[in-house]
Amino acid sequence: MFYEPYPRSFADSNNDGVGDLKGITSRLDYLQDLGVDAIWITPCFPSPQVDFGYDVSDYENIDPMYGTLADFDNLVSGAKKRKIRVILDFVVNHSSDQHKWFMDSKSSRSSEKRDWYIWRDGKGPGKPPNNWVSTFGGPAWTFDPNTNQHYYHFFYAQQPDLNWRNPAVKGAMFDVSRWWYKRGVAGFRLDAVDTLFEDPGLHDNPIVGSGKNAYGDPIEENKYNTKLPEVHDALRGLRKVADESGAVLIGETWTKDVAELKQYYGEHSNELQMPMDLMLTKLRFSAPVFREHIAGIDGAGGWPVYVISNHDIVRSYDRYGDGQHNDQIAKVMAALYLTVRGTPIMYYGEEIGMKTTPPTRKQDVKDPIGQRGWPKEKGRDGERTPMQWDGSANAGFSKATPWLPVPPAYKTHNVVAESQPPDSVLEFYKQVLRLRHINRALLDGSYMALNESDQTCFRICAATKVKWCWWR
Ligand code: ISL
Repeated sequence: MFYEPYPRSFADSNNDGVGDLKGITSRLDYLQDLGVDAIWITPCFPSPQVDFGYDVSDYENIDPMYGTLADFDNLVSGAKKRKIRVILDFVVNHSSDQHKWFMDSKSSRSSEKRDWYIWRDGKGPGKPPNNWVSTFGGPAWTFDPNTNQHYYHFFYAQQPDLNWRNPAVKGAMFDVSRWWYKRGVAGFRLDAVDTLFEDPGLHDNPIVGSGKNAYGDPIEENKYNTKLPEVHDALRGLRKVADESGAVLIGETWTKDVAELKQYYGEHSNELQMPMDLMLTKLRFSAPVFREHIAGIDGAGGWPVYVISNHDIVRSYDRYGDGQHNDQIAKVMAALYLTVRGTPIMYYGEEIGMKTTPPTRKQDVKDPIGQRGWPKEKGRDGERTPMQWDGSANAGFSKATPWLPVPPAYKTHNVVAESQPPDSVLEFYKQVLRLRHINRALLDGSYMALNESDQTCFRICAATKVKWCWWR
Protein backbone atom coordinates (compact mmCIF):
# COMPACT_ATOMS: atom_id res chain seq x y z
CA MET A 1 0.00 0.00 0.00
CA PHE A 2 1.30 3.38 -1.02
CA TYR A 3 0.64 6.43 1.14
CA GLU A 4 0.79 10.08 0.12
CA PRO A 5 1.84 12.36 2.98
CA TYR A 6 1.48 15.92 1.63
CA PRO A 7 4.66 17.25 3.28
CA ARG A 8 3.34 20.73 4.09
CA SER A 9 0.51 19.22 6.06
CA PHE A 10 1.68 15.95 7.53
CA ALA A 11 3.84 16.75 10.55
CA ASP A 12 5.75 19.86 11.54
CA SER A 13 9.00 19.06 13.39
CA ASN A 14 10.36 22.60 13.79
CA ASN A 15 7.06 24.24 14.69
CA ASP A 16 6.97 26.87 12.00
CA GLY A 17 3.45 25.94 10.93
CA VAL A 18 4.55 24.06 7.81
CA GLY A 19 5.19 20.31 7.74
CA ASP A 20 8.65 18.99 6.86
CA LEU A 21 10.73 15.90 6.15
CA LYS A 22 11.79 15.40 9.76
CA GLY A 23 8.11 15.49 10.59
CA ILE A 24 7.48 12.59 8.21
CA THR A 25 10.47 10.72 9.68
CA SER A 26 9.05 11.20 13.17
CA ARG A 27 5.87 9.45 12.07
CA LEU A 28 7.42 6.44 10.36
CA ASP A 29 6.41 4.15 13.22
CA TYR A 30 2.82 5.23 12.76
CA LEU A 31 3.03 4.51 9.03
CA GLN A 32 4.59 1.13 9.62
CA ASP A 33 1.94 0.23 12.16
CA LEU A 34 -0.76 1.31 9.74
CA GLY A 35 0.60 -1.05 7.09
CA VAL A 36 2.26 1.32 4.64
CA ASP A 37 4.75 -0.19 2.16
CA ALA A 38 5.80 2.98 0.33
CA ILE A 39 5.35 6.71 0.70
CA TRP A 40 5.01 9.13 -2.19
CA ILE A 41 6.11 12.59 -1.12
CA THR A 42 4.72 15.44 -3.21
CA PRO A 43 7.42 17.93 -4.36
CA CYS A 44 9.81 18.89 -1.57
CA PHE A 45 12.45 20.44 -3.85
CA PRO A 46 13.53 24.09 -3.79
CA SER A 47 10.65 26.12 -5.11
CA PRO A 48 9.15 29.61 -4.94
CA GLN A 49 6.01 27.66 -3.84
CA VAL A 50 3.66 29.38 -6.28
CA ASP A 51 2.01 25.99 -6.78
CA PHE A 52 3.14 24.57 -3.43
CA GLY A 53 6.21 22.87 -4.80
CA TYR A 54 4.93 21.95 -8.26
CA ASP A 55 7.11 24.81 -9.50
CA VAL A 56 10.58 23.36 -9.02
CA SER A 57 13.58 25.69 -9.14
CA ASP A 58 16.17 22.97 -8.46
CA TYR A 59 15.44 19.32 -9.17
CA GLU A 60 18.37 18.03 -7.15
CA ASN A 61 17.93 19.49 -3.71
CA ILE A 62 15.46 19.89 -0.86
CA ASP A 63 13.63 23.13 -0.11
CA PRO A 64 14.93 24.57 3.20
CA MET A 65 11.29 24.82 4.28
CA TYR A 66 11.21 21.01 4.29
CA GLY A 67 14.76 20.39 5.50
CA THR A 68 18.03 19.34 3.91
CA LEU A 69 19.39 16.53 1.78
CA ALA A 70 20.72 15.00 5.00
CA ASP A 71 17.16 15.02 6.40
CA PHE A 72 16.03 13.34 3.23
CA ASP A 73 18.71 10.66 3.54
CA ASN A 74 17.64 10.06 7.15
CA LEU A 75 14.07 9.71 6.04
CA VAL A 76 15.06 7.14 3.41
CA SER A 77 17.17 5.12 5.83
CA GLY A 78 14.55 5.31 8.60
CA ALA A 79 11.92 4.17 6.12
CA LYS A 80 14.14 1.36 4.87
CA LYS A 81 14.50 0.01 8.40
CA ARG A 82 10.73 -0.27 8.47
CA LYS A 83 10.54 -1.78 4.98
CA ILE A 84 8.96 1.38 3.61
CA ARG A 85 10.11 2.66 0.23
CA VAL A 86 10.32 6.34 -0.65
CA ILE A 87 8.86 7.63 -3.91
CA LEU A 88 9.33 11.22 -5.03
CA ASP A 89 7.19 13.39 -7.24
CA PHE A 90 8.81 14.25 -10.56
CA VAL A 91 7.41 17.42 -12.09
CA VAL A 92 8.36 16.56 -15.64
CA ASN A 93 6.21 18.91 -17.68
CA HIS A 94 7.48 22.24 -16.38
CA SER A 95 9.95 23.88 -14.07
CA SER A 96 9.65 27.06 -12.07
CA ASP A 97 10.30 30.30 -13.91
CA GLN A 98 13.03 30.75 -11.26
CA HIS A 99 14.88 27.61 -12.38
CA LYS A 100 18.30 28.50 -13.79
CA TRP A 101 17.36 26.74 -17.03
CA PHE A 102 14.44 29.10 -17.59
CA MET A 103 16.32 32.20 -16.45
CA ASP A 104 18.98 31.36 -19.02
CA SER A 105 16.37 30.53 -21.67
CA LYS A 106 14.64 33.85 -21.06
CA SER A 107 17.83 35.89 -21.12
CA SER A 108 18.10 36.11 -24.91
CA ARG A 109 16.92 34.49 -28.12
CA SER A 110 20.40 33.16 -28.66
CA SER A 111 20.68 31.59 -25.22
CA GLU A 112 21.96 28.04 -25.27
CA LYS A 113 18.86 27.09 -23.30
CA ARG A 114 16.38 29.05 -25.45
CA ASP A 115 14.97 25.89 -26.95
CA TRP A 116 14.61 24.17 -23.56
CA TYR A 117 11.20 25.85 -23.26
CA ILE A 118 8.49 26.66 -25.79
CA TRP A 119 9.03 30.15 -27.19
CA ARG A 120 6.97 31.43 -30.11
CA ASP A 121 6.15 34.67 -31.89
CA GLY A 122 2.71 36.10 -31.30
CA LYS A 123 0.11 36.33 -34.05
CA GLY A 124 0.51 40.07 -33.99
CA PRO A 125 1.18 42.86 -31.48
CA GLY A 126 -0.35 41.85 -28.12
CA LYS A 127 -1.66 38.61 -29.58
CA PRO A 128 -0.57 35.18 -28.31
CA PRO A 129 0.51 32.47 -30.79
CA ASN A 130 -2.86 30.66 -30.49
CA ASN A 131 -6.00 30.30 -28.37
CA TRP A 132 -4.73 27.86 -25.75
CA VAL A 133 -5.75 28.71 -22.20
CA SER A 134 -3.95 27.67 -19.04
CA THR A 135 -5.75 25.07 -16.97
CA PHE A 136 -5.19 27.42 -14.01
CA GLY A 137 -6.82 30.38 -15.79
CA GLY A 138 -5.87 32.99 -18.37
CA PRO A 139 -3.87 32.51 -21.56
CA ALA A 140 -1.37 29.67 -21.73
CA TRP A 141 1.16 32.11 -23.20
CA THR A 142 3.05 34.86 -21.45
CA PHE A 143 4.77 37.61 -23.37
CA ASP A 144 8.35 38.46 -22.57
CA PRO A 145 9.04 42.05 -23.67
CA ASN A 146 12.78 41.56 -23.42
CA THR A 147 12.97 39.04 -26.26
CA ASN A 148 9.63 39.89 -27.86
CA GLN A 149 8.28 36.34 -27.78
CA HIS A 150 5.73 34.37 -25.79
CA TYR A 151 6.47 31.30 -23.69
CA TYR A 152 4.01 28.49 -23.12
CA HIS A 153 2.72 27.23 -19.78
CA PHE A 154 -0.08 24.70 -19.35
CA PHE A 155 -0.27 25.72 -15.67
CA TYR A 156 0.67 29.06 -14.06
CA ALA A 157 2.91 31.53 -15.86
CA GLN A 158 5.48 30.69 -13.16
CA GLN A 159 5.50 27.10 -14.48
CA PRO A 160 6.92 27.30 -18.02
CA ASP A 161 6.63 24.06 -19.99
CA LEU A 162 9.88 22.28 -20.75
CA ASN A 163 10.44 21.39 -24.39
CA TRP A 164 10.51 17.59 -24.39
CA ARG A 165 11.22 17.60 -28.14
CA ASN A 166 14.71 18.85 -27.32
CA PRO A 167 17.01 15.85 -26.68
CA ALA A 168 19.07 17.91 -24.22
CA VAL A 169 15.96 18.46 -22.06
CA LYS A 170 15.11 14.78 -22.16
CA GLY A 171 18.68 13.87 -21.21
CA ALA A 172 18.73 16.38 -18.36
CA MET A 173 15.46 15.03 -16.96
CA PHE A 174 16.63 11.43 -17.25
CA ASP A 175 19.76 12.43 -15.34
CA VAL A 176 17.65 14.00 -12.59
CA SER A 177 15.84 10.71 -12.10
CA ARG A 178 19.17 8.80 -12.03
CA TRP A 179 20.50 11.20 -9.44
CA TRP A 180 17.63 10.41 -7.06
CA TYR A 181 17.71 6.68 -7.75
CA LYS A 182 21.35 6.72 -6.67
CA ARG A 183 20.24 8.43 -3.45
CA GLY A 184 17.92 5.58 -2.62
CA VAL A 185 14.65 6.72 -4.14
CA ALA A 186 12.52 3.72 -5.13
CA GLY A 187 10.62 5.44 -7.91
CA PHE A 188 8.65 8.46 -9.00
CA ARG A 189 5.13 9.62 -9.33
CA LEU A 190 5.23 11.46 -12.65
CA ASP A 191 3.28 14.68 -12.53
CA ALA A 192 0.91 15.77 -15.27
CA VAL A 193 2.34 13.44 -17.93
CA ASP A 194 -0.47 14.16 -20.36
CA THR A 195 0.79 17.66 -20.88
CA LEU A 196 4.39 16.86 -21.91
CA PHE A 197 3.95 17.57 -25.62
CA GLU A 198 2.18 20.14 -27.75
CA ASP A 199 1.24 20.19 -31.39
CA PRO A 200 4.21 21.81 -33.18
CA GLY A 201 1.76 23.42 -35.64
CA LEU A 202 0.10 25.17 -32.67
CA HIS A 203 -3.41 24.59 -33.98
CA ASP A 204 -6.15 26.34 -32.00
CA ASN A 205 -8.03 24.10 -29.59
CA PRO A 206 -11.72 23.60 -30.31
CA ILE A 207 -14.03 25.61 -28.04
CA VAL A 208 -16.75 23.59 -26.36
CA GLY A 209 -20.05 25.48 -26.15
CA SER A 210 -20.37 29.14 -25.37
CA GLY A 211 -19.93 28.98 -21.59
CA LYS A 212 -17.00 30.13 -19.49
CA ASN A 213 -15.09 28.26 -16.81
CA ALA A 214 -14.52 29.42 -13.23
CA TYR A 215 -11.70 31.70 -14.39
CA GLY A 216 -13.84 33.36 -17.07
CA ASP A 217 -12.07 31.57 -19.94
CA PRO A 218 -13.80 29.80 -22.81
CA ILE A 219 -14.06 26.07 -22.27
CA GLU A 220 -11.59 24.28 -24.51
CA GLU A 221 -11.05 20.73 -25.53
CA ASN A 222 -7.31 20.23 -24.98
CA LYS A 223 -6.99 18.52 -28.32
CA TYR A 224 -3.66 19.96 -29.38
CA ASN A 225 -1.86 20.34 -26.07
CA THR A 226 -2.54 17.15 -24.12
CA LYS A 227 -2.22 13.41 -24.65
CA LEU A 228 -0.10 13.61 -27.78
CA PRO A 229 1.31 10.23 -28.86
CA GLU A 230 4.86 11.48 -28.17
CA VAL A 231 4.06 11.27 -24.43
CA HIS A 232 4.55 7.53 -24.71
CA ASP A 233 8.05 7.91 -26.19
CA ALA A 234 9.02 10.03 -23.23
CA LEU A 235 7.57 7.48 -20.80
CA ARG A 236 9.50 4.69 -22.48
CA GLY A 237 12.67 6.73 -22.05
CA LEU A 238 12.00 7.39 -18.38
CA ARG A 239 11.18 3.71 -17.89
CA LYS A 240 14.47 2.60 -19.39
CA VAL A 241 16.29 4.72 -16.85
CA ALA A 242 14.05 3.45 -14.03
CA ASP A 243 14.82 -0.12 -15.04
CA GLU A 244 18.54 0.52 -14.53
CA SER A 245 17.69 0.80 -10.82
CA GLY A 246 14.66 -1.47 -10.50
CA ALA A 247 12.57 1.61 -9.76
CA VAL A 248 8.85 2.06 -10.22
CA LEU A 249 7.05 4.75 -12.20
CA ILE A 250 3.60 5.85 -11.14
CA GLY A 251 1.65 8.10 -13.47
CA GLU A 252 -0.78 10.88 -12.78
CA THR A 253 -2.97 9.54 -15.53
CA TRP A 254 -6.35 11.19 -15.82
CA THR A 255 -7.92 9.01 -18.46
CA LYS A 256 -11.34 9.01 -20.04
CA ASP A 257 -11.68 5.24 -20.19
CA VAL A 258 -9.94 1.93 -19.61
CA ALA A 259 -8.61 1.75 -23.17
CA GLU A 260 -6.77 5.02 -22.65
CA LEU A 261 -5.42 3.90 -19.28
CA LYS A 262 -4.16 0.69 -20.83
CA GLN A 263 -1.89 2.63 -23.18
CA TYR A 264 0.15 3.95 -20.26
CA TYR A 265 1.43 0.49 -19.38
CA GLY A 266 3.05 0.45 -22.82
CA GLU A 267 2.51 -2.00 -25.63
CA HIS A 268 5.34 -4.14 -24.30
CA SER A 269 4.85 -3.23 -20.63
CA ASN A 270 7.63 -0.76 -21.18
CA GLU A 271 6.08 2.48 -19.93
CA LEU A 272 4.54 2.93 -16.47
CA GLN A 273 4.26 0.00 -14.09
CA MET A 274 1.66 1.96 -12.16
CA PRO A 275 -0.62 4.30 -14.11
CA MET A 276 -3.20 5.54 -11.62
CA ASP A 277 -6.84 4.72 -12.10
CA LEU A 278 -8.17 8.17 -11.29
CA MET A 279 -11.49 7.44 -12.96
CA LEU A 280 -12.48 5.76 -9.71
CA THR A 281 -12.60 9.20 -8.08
CA LYS A 282 -15.41 10.21 -10.39
CA LEU A 283 -17.78 7.33 -9.69
CA ARG A 284 -20.78 7.56 -7.45
CA PHE A 285 -21.06 5.29 -4.44
CA SER A 286 -22.82 2.28 -5.89
CA ALA A 287 -21.89 -1.41 -5.91
CA PRO A 288 -22.97 -2.06 -9.52
CA VAL A 289 -21.12 1.05 -10.71
CA PHE A 290 -17.92 0.04 -8.90
CA ARG A 291 -18.26 -3.57 -10.01
CA GLU A 292 -18.51 -2.63 -13.65
CA HIS A 293 -15.58 -0.24 -13.37
CA ILE A 294 -13.31 -2.64 -11.52
CA ALA A 295 -14.08 -5.44 -13.97
CA GLY A 296 -12.88 -3.14 -16.75
CA ILE A 297 -9.67 -2.13 -14.95
CA ASP A 298 -8.93 -5.65 -13.75
CA GLY A 299 -9.36 -6.98 -17.25
CA ALA A 300 -7.11 -4.37 -18.84
CA GLY A 301 -4.06 -6.61 -18.62
CA GLY A 302 -1.93 -4.46 -16.34
CA TRP A 303 -1.49 -4.20 -12.60
CA PRO A 304 -4.34 -1.99 -11.34
CA VAL A 305 -3.55 1.09 -9.26
CA TYR A 306 -6.51 2.39 -7.32
CA VAL A 307 -6.74 5.94 -6.03
CA ILE A 308 -9.71 7.44 -4.23
CA SER A 309 -8.26 10.75 -2.99
CA ASN A 310 -5.31 13.08 -3.48
CA HIS A 311 -4.19 16.64 -2.87
CA ASP A 312 -6.10 18.03 -5.87
CA ILE A 313 -9.60 16.70 -5.33
CA VAL A 314 -12.35 16.71 -2.71
CA ARG A 315 -11.65 13.95 -0.21
CA SER A 316 -13.36 10.59 -0.58
CA TYR A 317 -15.08 11.09 2.79
CA ASP A 318 -17.19 13.88 1.30
CA ARG A 319 -17.41 12.57 -2.24
CA TYR A 320 -18.85 9.19 -1.37
CA GLY A 321 -20.35 10.10 2.01
CA ASP A 322 -24.07 10.79 2.31
CA GLY A 323 -23.73 13.16 5.28
CA GLN A 324 -25.13 10.60 7.72
CA HIS A 325 -23.10 7.45 7.35
CA ASN A 326 -19.78 8.90 6.27
CA ASP A 327 -17.68 6.81 8.67
CA GLN A 328 -19.39 3.62 7.58
CA ILE A 329 -19.03 4.56 3.92
CA ALA A 330 -15.34 5.36 4.50
CA LYS A 331 -14.92 1.81 5.78
CA VAL A 332 -16.71 0.30 2.80
CA MET A 333 -14.42 2.27 0.51
CA ALA A 334 -11.39 1.07 2.47
CA ALA A 335 -12.52 -2.53 2.17
CA LEU A 336 -12.98 -2.00 -1.53
CA TYR A 337 -9.77 -0.34 -2.61
CA LEU A 338 -7.51 -2.11 -0.13
CA THR A 339 -8.64 -5.58 -1.14
CA VAL A 340 -9.23 -5.56 -4.87
CA ARG A 341 -6.39 -6.91 -7.00
CA GLY A 342 -3.94 -4.06 -7.40
CA THR A 343 -2.00 -1.46 -5.45
CA PRO A 344 -3.96 1.18 -3.55
CA ILE A 345 -2.55 4.67 -3.14
CA MET A 346 -3.91 6.36 -0.04
CA TYR A 347 -3.92 10.07 0.67
CA TYR A 348 -2.93 11.01 4.22
CA GLY A 349 -5.87 11.34 6.59
CA GLU A 350 -8.15 9.00 4.66
CA GLU A 351 -7.48 6.43 7.34
CA ILE A 352 -9.06 8.65 10.01
CA GLY A 353 -11.92 9.91 7.87
CA MET A 354 -10.63 13.42 7.26
CA LYS A 355 -13.02 15.65 5.42
CA THR A 356 -12.50 18.45 2.97
CA THR A 357 -12.84 21.83 4.64
CA PRO A 358 -12.65 24.59 2.05
CA PRO A 359 -12.06 28.20 3.07
CA THR A 360 -15.22 30.24 3.54
CA ARG A 361 -13.71 33.64 2.67
CA LYS A 362 -11.67 34.57 -0.36
CA GLN A 363 -9.05 36.33 1.79
CA ASP A 364 -8.25 33.03 3.52
CA VAL A 365 -7.53 31.12 0.32
CA LYS A 366 -3.92 30.00 -0.13
CA ASP A 367 -4.15 28.06 -3.40
CA PRO A 368 -3.86 30.61 -6.24
CA ILE A 369 -6.47 28.83 -8.35
CA GLY A 370 -8.91 29.46 -5.51
CA GLN A 371 -8.03 33.14 -5.42
CA ARG A 372 -8.37 33.36 -9.17
CA GLY A 373 -11.53 31.32 -9.51
CA TRP A 374 -13.41 32.38 -6.35
CA PRO A 375 -16.21 31.69 -5.62
CA LYS A 376 -16.82 29.03 -8.30
CA GLU A 377 -13.38 27.49 -7.78
CA LYS A 378 -12.35 27.57 -4.13
CA GLY A 379 -8.98 25.94 -4.78
CA ARG A 380 -7.49 22.89 -3.15
CA ASP A 381 -6.87 24.12 0.41
CA GLY A 382 -9.84 22.13 1.69
CA GLU A 383 -8.21 18.76 1.05
CA ARG A 384 -4.76 19.90 2.22
CA THR A 385 -5.51 20.76 5.86
CA PRO A 386 -3.08 19.50 8.54
CA MET A 387 -3.06 15.85 9.55
CA GLN A 388 -5.12 15.33 12.67
CA TRP A 389 -2.89 13.52 15.13
CA ASP A 390 -4.67 14.16 18.42
CA GLY A 391 -7.23 16.33 20.19
CA SER A 392 -4.74 18.97 21.40
CA ALA A 393 -4.25 22.44 19.91
CA ASN A 394 -3.61 22.35 16.15
CA ALA A 395 -4.45 18.65 16.23
CA GLY A 396 -0.87 17.88 17.30
CA PHE A 397 0.38 18.88 13.84
CA SER A 398 2.44 21.85 15.04
CA LYS A 399 2.94 24.10 18.05
CA ALA A 400 2.69 27.11 15.74
CA THR A 401 -0.37 28.24 13.83
CA PRO A 402 -0.58 25.84 10.87
CA TRP A 403 -0.35 27.19 7.33
CA LEU A 404 -3.96 26.09 6.84
CA PRO A 405 -6.46 25.96 9.69
CA VAL A 406 -7.25 22.64 11.32
CA PRO A 407 -10.90 21.78 10.67
CA PRO A 408 -13.23 21.49 13.72
CA ALA A 409 -13.79 17.79 13.00
CA TYR A 410 -10.31 17.06 14.41
CA LYS A 411 -11.86 16.71 17.88
CA THR A 412 -13.51 13.43 16.92
CA HIS A 413 -11.42 12.36 13.94
CA ASN A 414 -7.82 12.08 14.98
CA VAL A 415 -5.25 9.31 15.34
CA VAL A 416 -5.29 9.16 19.14
CA ALA A 417 -9.09 9.25 19.46
CA GLU A 418 -9.45 6.54 16.84
CA SER A 419 -6.78 4.25 18.24
CA GLN A 420 -9.02 2.82 20.95
CA PRO A 421 -12.55 2.17 19.65
CA PRO A 422 -12.48 -1.08 17.66
CA ASP A 423 -15.08 0.27 15.24
CA SER A 424 -13.22 3.47 14.29
CA VAL A 425 -12.26 4.20 10.68
CA LEU A 426 -8.59 3.98 11.67
CA GLU A 427 -8.91 0.57 13.31
CA PHE A 428 -10.79 -0.67 10.28
CA TYR A 429 -8.02 0.49 7.94
CA LYS A 430 -5.43 -1.18 10.14
CA GLN A 431 -7.30 -4.46 10.26
CA VAL A 432 -7.85 -4.60 6.51
CA LEU A 433 -4.22 -3.71 5.87
CA ARG A 434 -3.06 -6.38 8.30
CA LEU A 435 -5.11 -8.92 6.36
CA ARG A 436 -3.79 -7.60 3.09
CA HIS A 437 -0.24 -8.30 4.23
CA ILE A 438 -0.79 -11.85 5.42
CA ASN A 439 -3.47 -13.24 3.17
CA ARG A 440 -2.16 -14.65 -0.11
CA ALA A 441 -5.52 -14.12 -1.79
CA LEU A 442 -5.30 -10.42 -1.07
CA LEU A 443 -1.68 -10.25 -2.16
CA ASP A 444 -1.75 -11.98 -5.48
CA GLY A 445 -5.10 -13.64 -5.89
CA SER A 446 -7.19 -12.94 -8.93
CA TYR A 447 -10.43 -11.03 -8.84
CA MET A 448 -13.88 -12.29 -9.60
CA ALA A 449 -17.19 -10.58 -8.93
CA LEU A 450 -19.62 -12.89 -7.14
CA ASN A 451 -23.25 -12.65 -6.15
CA GLU A 452 -23.77 -9.84 -8.57
CA SER A 453 -27.45 -9.70 -7.77
CA ASP A 454 -26.95 -9.08 -4.04
CA GLN A 455 -24.52 -6.32 -4.86
CA THR A 456 -21.37 -7.60 -3.18
CA CYS A 457 -17.94 -8.31 -4.54
CA PHE A 458 -15.44 -10.87 -3.36
CA ARG A 459 -11.94 -11.66 -4.23
CA ILE A 460 -10.86 -15.24 -4.46
CA CYS A 461 -7.47 -16.78 -4.29
CA ALA A 462 -6.14 -18.35 -7.41
CA ALA A 463 -2.43 -18.83 -7.79
CA THR A 464 -1.24 -16.38 -10.39
CA LYS A 465 2.13 -17.02 -11.92
CA VAL A 466 3.24 -13.45 -11.87
CA LYS A 467 6.79 -12.52 -11.08
CA TRP A 468 7.09 -10.89 -7.67
CA CYS A 469 7.48 -7.13 -7.75
CA TRP A 470 7.77 -5.10 -4.60
CA TRP A 471 5.07 -2.61 -5.51
CA ARG A 472 2.39 -5.27 -5.73
O1 ISL B 1 -5.82 20.25 -9.57
C1 ISL B 1 -6.32 20.34 -10.67
C2 ISL B 1 -7.36 21.34 -10.94
O2 ISL B 1 -7.89 21.79 -9.74
C3 ISL B 1 -5.92 19.44 -11.76
O3 ISL B 1 -6.35 19.83 -12.99
C4 ISL B 1 -4.39 19.33 -11.74
O4 ISL B 1 -3.85 20.52 -12.15
C5 ISL B 1 -3.90 18.25 -12.66
O5 ISL B 1 -4.43 17.06 -12.21
C6 ISL B 1 -2.37 18.18 -12.61
O6 ISL B 1 -1.98 18.08 -11.26
C7 ISL B 1 -0.64 18.03 -10.91
O7 ISL B 1 0.13 19.07 -11.50
C8 ISL B 1 -0.22 20.40 -11.13
C9 ISL B 1 -0.28 20.58 -9.60
O8 ISL B 1 -0.85 21.81 -9.29
C10 ISL B 1 -1.09 19.47 -8.96
O9 ISL B 1 -1.06 19.61 -7.56
C11 ISL B 1 -0.50 18.17 -9.39
O10 ISL B 1 -1.09 17.07 -8.78
C12 ISL B 1 0.82 21.29 -11.74
O11 ISL B 1 2.09 20.81 -11.49
